[in-house]
Amino acid sequence: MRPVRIVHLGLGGFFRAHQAWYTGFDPDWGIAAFTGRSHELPTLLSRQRGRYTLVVRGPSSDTLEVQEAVVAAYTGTDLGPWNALLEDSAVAVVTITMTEAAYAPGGVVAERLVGGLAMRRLAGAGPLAVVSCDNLPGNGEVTARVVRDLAARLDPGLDEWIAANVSFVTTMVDRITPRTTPDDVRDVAAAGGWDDAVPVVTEPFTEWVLSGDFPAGRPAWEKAGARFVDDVVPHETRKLLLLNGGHSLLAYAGSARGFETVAAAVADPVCRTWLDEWWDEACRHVPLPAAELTAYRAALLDRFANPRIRHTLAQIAADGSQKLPIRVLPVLRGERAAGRPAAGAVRIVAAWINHLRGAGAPVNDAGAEPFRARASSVRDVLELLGSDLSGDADLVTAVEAEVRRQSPG
Ligand code: CS2
Repeated sequence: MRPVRIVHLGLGGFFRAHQAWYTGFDPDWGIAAFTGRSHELPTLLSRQRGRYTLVVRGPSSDTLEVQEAVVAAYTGTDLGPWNALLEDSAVAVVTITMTEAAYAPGGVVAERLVGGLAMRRLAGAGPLAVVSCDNLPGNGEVTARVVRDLAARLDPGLDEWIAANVSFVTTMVDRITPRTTPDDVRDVAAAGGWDDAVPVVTEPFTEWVLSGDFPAGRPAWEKAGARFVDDVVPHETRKLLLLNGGHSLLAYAGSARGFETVAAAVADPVCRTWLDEWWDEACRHVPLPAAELTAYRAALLDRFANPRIRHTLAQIAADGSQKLPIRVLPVLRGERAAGRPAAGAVRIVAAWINHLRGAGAPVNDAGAEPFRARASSVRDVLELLGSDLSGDADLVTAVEAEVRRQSPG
């Protein structure tokens, strides 16, 4: 069995299709993975000794790969094993996929890491790298900030130790991984010949770009195609604005037009035109050569259109209050600062406001309440997103007009 040298927080489908898959290429590295809270997945995965099937679903066929990098699975609230692993000097890397909302000051990412790092310091277990794999710009810097702020409040000595011993790596992660359905479980059992209770279905495309130090070593993730660069920013901007921003457009505007999946929405000529308009606008804010962006857009269209990947708009619509500020507002602000109307970004914000008012996919967002309570006023919603936005009278008028244009009936 692989030795545990990575501890992961956020055991779910995406982690198992992405970081665990990359780690699979280096047999010297095993992962102990913790969920946020759920008991079910660790129980089922432990019964299979961490093994599960990764279904790589292309446009015309599937490849089934049994994954072996995860060697232990725990519930996130199980602090005993969490602390014991962080006290172990063999553990060199902590990876995280907890979604955007978990990085709030004092949130679960800060709390778990500060707790675990305090134990590691006391145990004298030495330095390590923390690798955030969530869709946040500068995710390494964000993690460092929330961890160090909390540590400094609790124990300035711990904060100093973290500054000297913990490297916060910034990454761009990408692999479209819809939630596994009961049909997927049945199909895998039929095709794979063993009763895998927790398979993961993902697309063939995958990308991982990282920047930062690994003071206690790392797996040879480059064997699977990961890239180590000096500056992640152009890559993360490309991915967050074009892929994730495009997703959010389809999730709100596409579900309001009656579509259920990304593939169905992108086949609709209206949604497709809106997507192109968003991409034209967003590309002005991605610091990469035009040819690279054109190629990325073409590849994205193929990925979105993959009819065998059932990626629901409802899944993507979740947590809009956390996602829009990252995926859409930078373009909105950049366009307005340049004196342009920002029609593509306005369309997404308007579609989200209609979603808050009940159109399309259901609202599933712990942070939505203040927005929902004031959703009847476009100006109020913009005010909550930023007073620079509600103070822009032309923008308020444009969003109001677009909300009306997209409203059903
Ligand atoms: C999606 C992402 O649910 C969402 O918000 O936009 O999960 C997306 O599928 C991944 O970032 C793709 O790498």
